[in-house]
Amino acid sequence: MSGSTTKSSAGVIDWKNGLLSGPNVRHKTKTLGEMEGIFHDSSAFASMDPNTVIYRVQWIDTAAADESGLLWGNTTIEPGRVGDEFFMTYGHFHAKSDRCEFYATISGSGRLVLMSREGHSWTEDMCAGSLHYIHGDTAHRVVNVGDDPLTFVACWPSDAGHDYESIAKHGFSLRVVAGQGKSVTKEAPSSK
Ligand code: M6P
Ligand code: ZN
Repeated sequence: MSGSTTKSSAGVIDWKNGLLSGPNVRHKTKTLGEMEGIFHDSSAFASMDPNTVIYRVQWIDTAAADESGLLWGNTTIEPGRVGDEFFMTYGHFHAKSDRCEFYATISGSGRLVLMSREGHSWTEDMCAGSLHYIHGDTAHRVVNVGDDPLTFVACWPSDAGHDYESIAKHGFSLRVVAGQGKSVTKEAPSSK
């Protein structure tokens, strides 16, 4: 922000890659080993280095986990596959089930996988500039189907919370896998 006389209260975003800087920026890295049981090919999973980084997340901790707060973050998913299944986020419902979220793609190529509580799944294509509104009570996961990192930004209510247990238990009813030179979706078995 050199040359600017305006101070940004929440931090600074680099629109090239979505990365945040500032005093309240938090981050987490998800490795393959932390995603046991999420990819369907367990022998391919076991043959890979558990320290492989699958994705990185940053978010602004507004310390406002009340009904009126908002959080802002970004996620970058590395390109790669476990067997025929592309690298992806763990995925979650919101703990407060009526809370919604925006995802917006900065770069890369992906699929946003959405799933209702009843287990009906569908996808939206993600590419630079695509904007996605995730309704309440809808599980969401992002899959990187390209050869480059996939980066998206997100904005969600600070009291939404993450329900990962439902995903660990039941998974998504749809998987995005590599087909003949392109990505395809296929129905997953009823459990995981
Ligand atoms: C987005 C937001 C975050 C989420 C992250 C990674 O940035 O939805 O809340 O943590 O993606 O997704 P997951 O939590 O499913 O690993
Ligand atoms: Zn969410």
